[in-house]
This record gives sequence, C-alpha cells and structure tokens, in this order.
Amino acid sequence: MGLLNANKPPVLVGETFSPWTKKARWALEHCKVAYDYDEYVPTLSEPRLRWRLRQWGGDVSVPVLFADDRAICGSWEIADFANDASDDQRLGDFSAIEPWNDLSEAALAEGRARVLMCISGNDEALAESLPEFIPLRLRRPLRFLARDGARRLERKYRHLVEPGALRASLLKARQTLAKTESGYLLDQFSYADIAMAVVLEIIAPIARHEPQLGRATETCWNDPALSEEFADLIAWRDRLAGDERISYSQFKRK
Ligand SMILES: N[C@@H](CCC(=O)N[C@@H](CS)C(=O)NCC(=O)O)C(=O)O
Repeated sequence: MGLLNANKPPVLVGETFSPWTKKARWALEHCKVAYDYDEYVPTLSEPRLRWRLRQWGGDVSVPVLFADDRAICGSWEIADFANDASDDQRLGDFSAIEPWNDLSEAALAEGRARVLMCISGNDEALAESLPEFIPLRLRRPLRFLARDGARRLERKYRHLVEPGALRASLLKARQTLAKTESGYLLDQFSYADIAMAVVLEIIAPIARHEPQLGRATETCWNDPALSEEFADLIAWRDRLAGDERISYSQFKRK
C-alpha cells in the first residue's frame, strides 16, 4: 500500500451515468480504496475542474481522482492507481488487460456518439439534460442550451469514433467467454471484465444513477437491437453485478 494518506480520502470527480466514471468507481471499490465522490455537471463544473487541475487550456474530461496532491486523469490511470494501492494487484496484469480496455474505449466512443445523437433529436431528453436548478417551466425554452451542449460534446469526442467498434468488441467478448472456463475474460476476475461489462451500460444500463436520469434520456442509453443480439453478454454482466465478491456500489439496490 503506502500510496494513500489515510486521513484524507481521495476525491473522485465524475458523472454518475458515465461508463468511464463507472469503470473508475468499480476499480477503486474492488481495490478497497475509500474515496469521496463529487458529481460533475458538463460545462457548469468545468471552471472548477480546471482550477483544481491548474489547467487553463486544452480539453478536460472526467473521471479525475485527486489523491494526495496529485490529479490522476482517466479511468485507465485511476484503475492502475487502485490496482497498485491494493495488496495483491487484484485488478490483474494491466499489460494483458490493455487490449480489452482499448476495445472498451472504442465501443464506448461509438456508444456515446449514439447517445448524444439521440438526446439532440429528442426534445424531452434535451429538457431533462438541463441542470437540476433550472425550473421546469424554463426547460422548454432553454432546450437550445442543452442541444448546444450535446453538439459540443459530440464534436469534442468525434475523433474517437470508429463505426462498428461497439458490436465488434461485444463479439470479441462473446468469443473469448465461450472459450474460458472461469466465466471471466482472463483466468480470474480482472479490470478486463470491468471494462467490458461497463460497455453493456451503453446498451442496457443497470447501474443506479444519482441524480437519476430522466425517462427520455434513459431511453437514449438503451439499444434494443444490440440488447437482443447480446442477451448472453447482458446475462454475464448481470452475474458479475449480482456477485457480492466483485460487484460495486452502483449495481447494488439501496
Ligand atoms: N479516456 C477517458 C475518457 C473520459 C471521458 O470520455 N469523459 C467524458 C464522459 S461522457 C466527459 O468527461 N464528458 C464531459 C465533458 O467532456 O465535459 C477516460 O478513460 O476516463
């Protein structure tokens, strides 16, 4: 251990619905790293994040873990930090896991583009994506702000989209799971399983979100065709989520 100051838990800044934040939270919790959590609201929380990072130019994204006066940016880096903080590298060998994380990243980039396109074209979802403090009666006229925000995010992450990556990554996971006896992508539960199970959050999410997503926004996070095609993988993810030894807080009902 020795990586953490026991008096001051690290603070994770993330978005409750974001698969990248889910990867980071699951990794930290599996490694028993206690953390405080700060919800990030796109655009509104950005100045504070930039201030905390002392980063005035370039793109910023979450999750970010602030631990012992340093900032660890990105789910992969946070998971690696958590793994080192555990006694036994319990998230596995990161060099063997990296190809799975690359598949997960490509899949999530394509999934995000689909979600953003769906939200941009859905008036109810746009109204729901405005921050909570905006009164309901102002949401319809202010929908254009949400549409601009969704477009900005789409442009920011467009370069990462490889069409077909989402389905290809799921096929690869299915093929691998069919060959392993462990029920995990590698011989035991590892961050590879976390990275790929979280991909299913972009077609059939089960994690608890606080604040909750609105009804129309939730629809955008679901992909009925892929959910049907990959029902076996959803059942696999549900098994992981239901297994107390490896599951994490957003999968547990309160
Ligand atoms: N490679 C990064 C990707 C993180 C990422 O894409 N974050 C998005 C989540 S939707 C984000 O910060 N969106 C809000 C914004 O860009 O303002 C990771 O693994 O953490």
